[in-house]
Amino acid sequence: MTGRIINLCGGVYKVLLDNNETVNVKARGKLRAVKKLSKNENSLSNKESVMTIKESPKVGDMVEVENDMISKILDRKNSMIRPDVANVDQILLTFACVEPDFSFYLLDLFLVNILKQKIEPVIVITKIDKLEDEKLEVFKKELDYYKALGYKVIFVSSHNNIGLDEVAHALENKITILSGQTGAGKSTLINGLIPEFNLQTQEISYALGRGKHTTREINLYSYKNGFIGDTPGFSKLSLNGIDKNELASYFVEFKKYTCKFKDCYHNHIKGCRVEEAVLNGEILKSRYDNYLKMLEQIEKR
Ligand SMILES: Nc1nc2c(ncn2[C@@H]2O[C@H](COP(=O)(O)OP(=O)(O)OP(=O)(O)O)[C@@H](O)[C@H]2O)c(=O)[nH]1
Ligand SMILES: [Mg+2]
Ligand SMILES: [Zn+2]
Repeated sequence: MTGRIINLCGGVYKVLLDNNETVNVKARGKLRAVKKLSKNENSLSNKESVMTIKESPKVGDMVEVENDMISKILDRKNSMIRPDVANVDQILLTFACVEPDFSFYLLDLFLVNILKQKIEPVIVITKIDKLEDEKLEVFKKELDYYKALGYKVIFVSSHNNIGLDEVAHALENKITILSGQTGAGKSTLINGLIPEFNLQTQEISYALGRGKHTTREINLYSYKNGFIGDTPGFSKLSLNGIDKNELASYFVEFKKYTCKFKDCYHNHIKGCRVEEAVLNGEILKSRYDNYLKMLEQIEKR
């Protein structure tokens, strides 16, 4: 029987089987998840050598269950590390417009991490009921830049039921993971979408003050012919695994400007086309500043 892992807690996997039953099972040791073919360059026969990587099952995996044990991981579409989920179609990057404070740096940092993992991001801004109309209009204008880059941006208030339909629509037929700062309102948003749920949520002053996450594990819930995943929010996010040479490629608008310098890092080089585009207002200044800040952090590493 096959099914999908919807939760992992203390080595026990919760699997939603194809017959809609849910079982709690363990995995049979480490399993073979990925088969990689690599050309053996030293070999005269030019035969492909087969390399197998053993991996543990993770939330999102389709697995085979035999005698109350997971016996096989079916082929993965993709596999994320932060958060640790397989077969993800899209990530809802969830940020509050206030409490915790909105940060363009954090948004760009999340985007870099998501794009690195080749997953589609959707930007969701929560708690808009907390901003006065005028401030909200200014804030929406600022985020128009990201819309122009091709990202979907949705403004929601779970408390006042604003934007939930738009989120619901974006979730149809997909496996979607909510990710973002702790206290942004991810669990509250899921409670708003699925009213019969009652996921634990917490005042952020309390949550942030103690550096604790209210949500502690990843859970997938069946929703609109797909799944929605709640995850513990981040309090920190790093640039680990991001190389200096690839950073600019995640700032998608930079690609439009072909620099006359080969291997340009666009870091204040006289005549750099990217910097020119910043100066004449084509590239958002905060995007460029955030890029430089990240570049500096990677160089310091
Ligand atoms: N005013 C307002 N408050 C909200 C809204 N959404 C969430 N909150 C509040 O924000 C706080 C944090 O919400 P949670 O849903 O626990 O946040 P979370 O993103 O799941 O946090 P972690 O599980 O720690 O990652 C709670 O006090 C919520 O009531 C909203 O739309 N408007
Ligand atoms: Mg939560
Ligand atoms: Zn340049």
